[in-house]
Amino acid sequence: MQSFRIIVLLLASGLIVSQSALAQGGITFGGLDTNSDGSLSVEELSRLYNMAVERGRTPAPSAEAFHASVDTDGNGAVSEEEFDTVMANR
Ligand SMILES: [Ca+2]
Ligand SMILES: [Ca+2]
Repeated sequence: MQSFRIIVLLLASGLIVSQSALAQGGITFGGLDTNSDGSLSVEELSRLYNMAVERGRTPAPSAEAFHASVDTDGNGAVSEEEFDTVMANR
């Protein structure tokens, strides 16, 4: 969580230019977890996927494939830890 906050600060300050738009768009774990169940479904994560595609980046062939690539333990839900990891590695 702490590392994620630092990343968000870096994003917000524009130090990571390619990711600044994500923070400006409110793309955080809590912002994407619209039903507040503590994990991201394919539908919730698709907001981030669609934004990436709109900006000319295609992180995966589909939102489903993107979700699967972030869901590193394969339990069908993206946890905050898994989300932190992908954001840190972008
Ligand atoms: Ca959720
Ligand atoms: Ca998972």
